[in-house]
Amino acid sequence: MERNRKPRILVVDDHEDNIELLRARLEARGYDVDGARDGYEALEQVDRVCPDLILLDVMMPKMDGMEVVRRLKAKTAAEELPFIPVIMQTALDSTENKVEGLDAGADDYITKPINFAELEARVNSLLRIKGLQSSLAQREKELRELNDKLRQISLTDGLTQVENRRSLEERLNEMWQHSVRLHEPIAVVMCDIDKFKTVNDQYGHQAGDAVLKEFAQLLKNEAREIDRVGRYGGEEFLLILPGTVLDAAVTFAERLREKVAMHTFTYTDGTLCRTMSCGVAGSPHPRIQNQEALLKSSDEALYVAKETGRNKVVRFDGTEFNKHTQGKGQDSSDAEEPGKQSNTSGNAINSAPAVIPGAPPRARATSEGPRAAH
Ligand code: GH3
Ligand code: MG
Ligand code: MG
Repeated sequence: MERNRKPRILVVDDHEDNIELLRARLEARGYDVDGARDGYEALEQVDRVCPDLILLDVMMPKMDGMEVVRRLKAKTAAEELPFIPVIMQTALDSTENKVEGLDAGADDYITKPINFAELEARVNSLLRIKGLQSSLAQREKELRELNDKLRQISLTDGLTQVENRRSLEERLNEMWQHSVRLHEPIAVVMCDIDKFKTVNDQYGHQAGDAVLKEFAQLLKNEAREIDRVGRYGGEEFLLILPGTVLDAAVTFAERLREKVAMHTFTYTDGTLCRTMSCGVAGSPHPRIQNQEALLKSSDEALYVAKETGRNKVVRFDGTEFNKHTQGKGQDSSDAEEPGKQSNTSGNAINSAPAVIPGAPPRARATSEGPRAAH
């Protein structure tokens, strides 16, 4: 109920005289009064003016008061209407009648002939409750909005305004489940800006921040609506591409890489250029059975991209990936892993070790922590 506005009361009675009598009394007490002659008209009025309180006659033709109150309260329960207190006016001073009215959802009752002092007291008391209820509902709404905002903040990277690692992991989990259920492909691209540390070192941390922001937007602009783009940590970004096979993901990553290489980044004192490296992995793949393996595989491919010169896209289990990882020498424990075939056939699918021997886990990750959530 808004402050500084007269409370609005709907009087429902099949006798015009009764409506007019109540109207005169209530208007004299400072209420705005509308009238309705039957149940249908009452429901129509409620939809139109949404009164603060309803004085409802029980016995009416077409639709009686019990049915009206049932319908009203059902709408309130379905959140189609706010709480509107209903006072039943009944000619019969029988307990049965009162019980039926209250059971149907009425909030109070008053017997005819109406004692106006009593009516006024009951109206005031219910309007007080309505006022309390409204401010509670308002506070609940504000709390819900605040909660939504907080959740949004908790899933967003503060600097770049793209999704953060927590959000990416939640989304990947959902998308992975979805792809398994529907037997659809899914791919991920792990991107890392090359030699980013030198941006900070040469141009300052603020320039580094500006590049990160612009880089994130660049990725976002290139991605489809259904893709997810987020900052996985430091200067490392992850793209999740649902419904995308590995080949298509590699082509997409290559296009992105070219865009970045051709892009001129702007910071306060000037411009600069940077390249990026990408590791791409996709499912279905015999060695990728869950979302962690998908992520790890893209990470391993990214590692190879860095090791083999940067500014390139490497596909997990692709020729370059396998050549590089084999070149490093596969250790025997890896070959003995259950379910893994020997490497001698050169079978691309089974030839690459899941972990690159000799490589420290994510050794090239940022000095601010390889997976620092921002
Ligand atoms: P590589 O090509 O191997 O990826 O080299 P790199 O220099 O990009 O990688 P390295 O891990 O050595 O350095 C990453 C740098 O990213 C170091 C860290 O200070 C910087 N960095 C991480 N987060 C932020 C940030 O939010 N803002 C800025 N300005 N720099 C950041
Ligand atoms: Mg880097
Ligand atoms: Mg890095």
